Amino acid sequence: MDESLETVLVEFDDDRGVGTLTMNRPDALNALNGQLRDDIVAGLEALEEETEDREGVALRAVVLEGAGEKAFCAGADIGGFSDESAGDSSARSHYDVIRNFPAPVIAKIDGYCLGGGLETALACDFRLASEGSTFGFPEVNLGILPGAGGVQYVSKLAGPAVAKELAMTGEHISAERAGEEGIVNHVYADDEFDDEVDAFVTDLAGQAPLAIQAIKKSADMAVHSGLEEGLAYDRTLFEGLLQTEDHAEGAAAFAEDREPEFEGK
Ligand code: DAK
Repeated sequence: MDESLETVLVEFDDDRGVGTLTMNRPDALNALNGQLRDDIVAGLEALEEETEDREGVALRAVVLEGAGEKAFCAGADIGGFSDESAGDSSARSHYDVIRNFPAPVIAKIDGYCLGGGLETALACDFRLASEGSTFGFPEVNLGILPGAGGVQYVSKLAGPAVAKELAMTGEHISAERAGEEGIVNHVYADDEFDDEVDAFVTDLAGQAPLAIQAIKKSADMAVHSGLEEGLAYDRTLFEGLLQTEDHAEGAAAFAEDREPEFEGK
């Protein structure tokens, strides 16, 4: 599958079960206008549809990246800024669709990752960055705060002092600092970036997909629940996974000393 929406390129690698969405407004540093936000949602829906009639789980992971040399995403499009908060309030935001997407979504960050672009990355399950990338919340320069939960998410990942520093100063920080603060998972040398991300995603896509989906739910639950509630939720997920063919396959592969072949069943 190779599908082009107006502002997002969509690809599906059937062999690995990996979808790729490329935000494609490089002349505006992939700034989020209404079309791009809608196209991210449409792209994710297209990837899900692509695998709908397959046996098991065909879509194992999604990579979200930015086109061009300079940016993952420079935030909300300042030209059409007011439409970020206006628009159809019943429509699902791309932030929520990414968060609730069943397969893990990996933000592949190469360049500027600012404002709503950083919030988009924070909605993803993983953030992998090239060492030349920079991160920041410039909203304060526009007299606002990050509008899609950026201060909340960075406070949880890195603590409130780091969130305040980013959001109150509007200064950019390096990928190295973002890695130290736990805002990104891994920082890779620029010349190894594509290969390292590819290896990470291939490994992830090879894991038992129903377990991966359950782990995504469990980790997200941990962020907003108390421990008792979270442990009870995990027990329910665990009981479900015990009944899957993937679990039987994993145990059989271990006993037979071979690599498992997971199908998401
Ligand atoms: N919007 C529109 N165009 C942008 C842009 C943006 N955010 N960022 C860059 N561009 C455009 C520039 O205008 C320029 O276009 P041309 O002049 O070539 O036509 C082109 O991209 C290249 O940019 P520069 O020439 O400025 O490139 P530099 O390398 O010199 O600088 C920069 C790169 C990223 C440091 C700089 O462009 C910059 O500071 N950009 C603005 C960053 C920013 O302030 N972003 C918006 C933050 S506010 C909400 C949820 C979320 C949000 C709001 C509400 N709700 C749920 C309600 C989010 C808000 C934000 O993100």
